[in-house]
Amino acid sequence: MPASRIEAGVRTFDFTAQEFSSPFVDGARPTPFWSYVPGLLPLMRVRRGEPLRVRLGNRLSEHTSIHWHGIRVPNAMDGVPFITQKPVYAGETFTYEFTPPDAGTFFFHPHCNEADQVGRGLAGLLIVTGDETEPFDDDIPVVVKDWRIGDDGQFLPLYTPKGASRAGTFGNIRSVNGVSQYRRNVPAQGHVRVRIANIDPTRIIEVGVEGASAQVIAIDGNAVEPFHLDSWRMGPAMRLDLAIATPKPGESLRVIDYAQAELYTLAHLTADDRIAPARRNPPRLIPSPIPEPDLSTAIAQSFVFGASSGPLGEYIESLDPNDPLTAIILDTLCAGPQTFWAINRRSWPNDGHRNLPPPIARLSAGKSYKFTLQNATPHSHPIHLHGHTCKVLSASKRTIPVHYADTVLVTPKERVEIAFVAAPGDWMFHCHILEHIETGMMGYIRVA
Ligand SMILES: [Cu+2]
Repeated sequence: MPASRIEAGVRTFDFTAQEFSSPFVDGARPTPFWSYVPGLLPLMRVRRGEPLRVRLGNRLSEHTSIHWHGIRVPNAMDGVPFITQKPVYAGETFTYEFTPPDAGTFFFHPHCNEADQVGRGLAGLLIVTGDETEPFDDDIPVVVKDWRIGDDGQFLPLYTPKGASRAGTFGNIRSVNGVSQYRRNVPAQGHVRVRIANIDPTRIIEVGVEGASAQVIAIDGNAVEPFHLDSWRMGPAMRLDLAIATPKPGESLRVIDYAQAELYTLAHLTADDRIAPARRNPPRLIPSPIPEPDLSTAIAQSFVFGASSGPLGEYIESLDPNDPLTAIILDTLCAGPQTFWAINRRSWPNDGHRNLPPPIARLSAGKSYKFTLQNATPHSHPIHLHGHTCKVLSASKRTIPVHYADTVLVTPKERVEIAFVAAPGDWMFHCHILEHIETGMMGYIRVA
């Protein structure tokens, strides 16, 4: 937890993006991690409605920024270099100031050279408190992130053409809260709040719980009518809050990722001899004041997430991702700076922001919109709209409850409908697989 102080009524943090050198596990060679504070993946805990200030210094050798993912900030605080602010160049500082309007589980990360900067560790969890009618018996962050580290302790390439043109480049070391096996003791026979944040650049997880009963209580920080967790798929940048009923003293439960054939334990929680106060149900969460879109007047727009236009993009789109030959073809084809992806046939240019493209849509502030997100590729894409919390209405290939979210997974060939009330500003709209951002699957909407 980074240190903070109150300055004239404002909760103030000092962050400096810089390199730290430490072994990822005991006995390993040191790895040159990047972080905002000493230690991996800081966790900020702030209060809803309390003014917040974060001074970001930059001791890296490249420009950076902080994007407050899922927080409905004023546009100028959204942390997107060249769009909402000047880049924070090496040696410079920038001060972010806003008051979080919603409580819940959020996170923060740079919005430039993302596969590299986040891959090296530049990210953190942001918990905004104030949504609980009474406290849970424990509050447990589960921050999921892989690492790509070689035997020499150095980072392996965080961008690969093969990954960028397909589902992304996966890490070789998995972790939760920066450790490879996350274990924790919890009070027995109570209700704990588990905040799962998938901040990996690439990996899609499928979360379930074994050894206890779990309810979903919030999605992307937004309270939902609690429902039993069977399993829930989470792409990069998605969050899920669970209320888990803990077992008797000495018994354990596990939070599991079922996405791969080989199950991975995200968290191993053991009930100790602290007995939680008797309570039939977990505490209720207070919903956030998200503007409710008017579906009877919502203006409809469609977005197709596909391969970049041109013969190469179409050819790549036609390749079978499960065919071993595909990898060889992609490695051969993709040697230089690449653009693989597009939204509505337009790719975000990979030219160092020399030519900012026009917005992909122009909206009117205060009006309701219904976006149809169509995935024309054989890969899943977690689609994120900045500055808004959207009502997710339907998904054509899955049954999901209507809920609010800032990032929505669109599985291959799927169509997802979202609705929201437009807030003023230029807001990025992109896939959150970080190599897909860097190879074209990004645009922005202009709300005036
Ligand atoms: Cu994507």
